[in-house]
Amino acid sequence: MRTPHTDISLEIRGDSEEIAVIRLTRPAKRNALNDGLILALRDIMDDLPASVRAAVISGEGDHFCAGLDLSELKERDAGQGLHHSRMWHAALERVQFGPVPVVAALHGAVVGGGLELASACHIRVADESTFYALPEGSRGIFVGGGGAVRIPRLIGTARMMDMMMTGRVYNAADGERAGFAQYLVPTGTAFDKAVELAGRIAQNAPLTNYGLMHALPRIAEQPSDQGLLTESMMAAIAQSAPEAKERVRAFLDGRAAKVKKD
Ligand code: 1HE
Repeated sequence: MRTPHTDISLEIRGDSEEIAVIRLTRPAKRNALNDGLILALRDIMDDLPASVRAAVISGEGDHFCAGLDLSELKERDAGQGLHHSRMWHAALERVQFGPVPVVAALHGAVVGGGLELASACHIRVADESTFYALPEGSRGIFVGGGGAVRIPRLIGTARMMDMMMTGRVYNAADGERAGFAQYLVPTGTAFDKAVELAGRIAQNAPLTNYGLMHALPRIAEQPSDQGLLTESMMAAIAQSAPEAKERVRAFLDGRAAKVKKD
C-alpha cells in the first residue's frame, strides 16, 4: 500500500467491501488536480482491494473538479509538457480500463481536466448544480488529459470545438441532453445515486462488467467485421462462465427478477 495523499481519499463500503468511494478532498482549491493528486489517483486505481466490484468518484465542497491545477502550469518546455500530458493519460487510462467500473458523481464545476476525468469514468451522474466547460481554449492551452479522444465520443466533435472556441458553458440540463451525463438528479443527490448504481453494477457477473469496460469500447472502434468477431468471442467467454449458467438457470426456475418498467 502506498502512502495516502491528503487531497484524495479511498473508502471501502458494502457488506462484502465491494464498493470503493474515491473522493477528491481539496475543496479549498476546488479539487484542482495537481501532479501529486493525479499520481495518487493512478495508485488508488492500481491498488484497489480484490473485493471491490465497482467504484464511485466524487469531489468534496461545492464543485466536482476545477481541472488542472493552474498554479503548476509554469515553465514547461515541449518535452516536459508531453510527459505531463502522458502522465495524465496513464492515470485516466487506469480509471477507464482499470479493474472495475467507475461512476462519477458530478456537481458544480466539471471543467477542464475535471471534465476529462469525468469522461474517463463509465457512468456520469450529475446533479442540477453541475456545469461543464473547457476553459483551456481561453487560457491559451489545449486539453491534455485525454479529452480530445474521450469528450467527442460523449458529445461529438462539433460541440467540443464550440466549447473550446467560444468558452460555452453547458448547464446540467443541457449537458445531460448533449450526452455528458447519463443521469440528472436533484441538487445534492448525485453521490447517493452514484453509490446506488455502483451497488447494482457490483452485483453483475464480473466477466460481464469486464466485457462492457474492455471489449465494448474497443468493438465500437473496430471495423464492423472485426467488431462482430470480437463480440462473438466476448459473448462466448461470458456465457461459458459457471456464474452465467447459474444466473440463466435462476431466471428459468423463476428465482431471478424479471425486467420491469421503472
Ligand atoms: C484553482 C483552480 C485551478 C480554482 N487551479 N487553483 N481550470 C480552469 O480554468 C477553471 C478555473 N477555476 C474556476 O473557474 C473557478 O475556480 C470555479 C468556477 C471552478 C469555482 O469558482 P469559485 O468562485 O467557487 O472559486 P474561486 O474563488 O475561483 O477559487 C477558489 C480557490 O481555488 C482560489 O484560490 P485562493 O488561494 O485564491 O483561495 C483559486 O485560485 C483556486 N482554484 N480553480 C488552481 N484550476 C490535463 S490538461 C487540463 C487542462 C485544464 O484543466 S485547464 C482548465 C483549468
